[in-house]
Amino acid sequence: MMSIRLPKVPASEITPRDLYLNRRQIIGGMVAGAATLSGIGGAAAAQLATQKSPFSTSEPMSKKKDVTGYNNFYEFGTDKSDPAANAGSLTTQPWTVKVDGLVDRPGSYQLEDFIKPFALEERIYRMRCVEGWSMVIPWNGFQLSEVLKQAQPQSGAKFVAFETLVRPEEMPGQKGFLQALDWPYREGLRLDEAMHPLTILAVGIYGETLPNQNGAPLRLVVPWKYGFKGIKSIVRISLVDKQPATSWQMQNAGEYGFYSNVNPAVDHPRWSQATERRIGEGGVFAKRRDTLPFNGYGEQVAGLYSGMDLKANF
Ligand SMILES: Nc1nc2c(c(=O)[nH]1)N[C@H]1C(S)=C(S)[C@@H](COP(=O)(O)O)O[C@H]1N2
Ligand SMILES: [Mo]
Repeated sequence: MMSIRLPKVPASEITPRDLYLNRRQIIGGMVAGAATLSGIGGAAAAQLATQKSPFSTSEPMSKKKDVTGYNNFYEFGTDKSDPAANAGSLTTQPWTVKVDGLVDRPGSYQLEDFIKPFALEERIYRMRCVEGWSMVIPWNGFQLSEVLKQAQPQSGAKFVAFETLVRPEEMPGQKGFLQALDWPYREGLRLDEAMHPLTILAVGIYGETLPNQNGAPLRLVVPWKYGFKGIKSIVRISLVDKQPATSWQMQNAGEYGFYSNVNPAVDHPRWSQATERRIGEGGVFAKRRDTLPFNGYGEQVAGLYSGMDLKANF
């Protein structure tokens, strides 16, 4: 239970890069109708060839129907069933991702070109929503650190800011008078959090391209933080010198902080964060699980926060 064995060096450095890519081509070639790279951004799910990772948990995965049917994606409505019902309308091809701000190599990329340099890995992560539920999700993606290294952050870059698409024609939650959030959906990480090997950009789940409701075609995954840090359908990644504004903090700074590390010792002002309900486990009578500090990833990430008061920096 809860075991995660990490190598001393990131998985991507264990295997020589050329071998990695070569293997990927071989695997890609074996998958029936493989669309490995070209299929990303398309409407229909395409198979992804990905390497397993020692960063994955051995806990049982959640059911695909829960992962793709019980979602938060306020651009498509605030009910858990809204994203699955409404996100099909989102056009994810073509898709442009901009990398800008304090970097030596800024750029604006078509998604296919953006992801091409990176070998996909499967990362099975425990995910914990601030609302008190959790799932275990097999993501397919690559480390955000690889993207940042290519962009070459300047010495003044201290944070990474992310933005989701704004397209009210296709996002019903962005239309009308009563808006749940101020768009674009925004998130941010400190640069060292963004560079951590557990932090990934995902393009798939369960070995297939992301369904729209899960944040197609590109979303962030930070397993030791509450789910809302995992910004979906990203169009912009900016390196900045100051802590960026984030959507939930903008909406209610007393309830949602910048760090948002999973922490059973710091309650949300309106509910306890000590326990969680694992979606798919035995209905209303299922015993709630204890929530773990940093969502169980403390051994890997606690060092990022040494000396910090995590009650003040929630
Ligand atoms: N753009 C955008 N990203 C978002 C959200 C959102 O409303 N809009 N919701 C967040 C919240 S609260 C959670 S719990 C996760 C849910 O991801 P999942 O539906 O893929 O499990 O997405 C996060 N990313
Ligand atoms: Mo969430």
